[in-house]
Amino acid sequence: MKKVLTYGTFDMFHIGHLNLLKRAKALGDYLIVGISNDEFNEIKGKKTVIPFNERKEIVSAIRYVDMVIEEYSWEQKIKDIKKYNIDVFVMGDDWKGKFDFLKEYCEVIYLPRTKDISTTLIKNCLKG
Ligand code: C2G
Repeated sequence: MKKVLTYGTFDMFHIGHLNLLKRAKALGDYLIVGISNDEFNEIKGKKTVIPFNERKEIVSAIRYVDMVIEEYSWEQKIKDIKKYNIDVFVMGDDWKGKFDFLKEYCEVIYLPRTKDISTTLIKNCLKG
């Protein structure tokens, strides 16, 4: 079984997130998604609208997702890759190059971001 791993905040879940998860799953048979908890988003400097438990529940309901784990630090990726026997690590290409150090442990793939959609864009639209 080919196992795929990705991480994200997935705040205000949108088509860009869905496209990423759909393509990530297509790279293997089993997709694990690490959801950034609220404390880690503070560290990332990301202000979220939707709390961790709801973001976790939403992503868990996506048909492409087989398991959801908590993301609490930058350092947990290698441990997670070993713990879950990951074959492929996937991120959107806004992270291109940032996780190449994981190539020692598994395949690393950066997928093109979906254009014209982001949580920031949605927030700005809501502000009017
Ligand atoms: N994404 C995308 N297209 C968009 C928006 C997001 O492909 N229009 C992808 C991102 O590249 C990322 C995933 O969807 O791979 C989740 O995006 P975010 O929730 O913004 O994740 P981020 O805050 O970048 O967290 O340790 C890694 C971090 O936790 C990544």
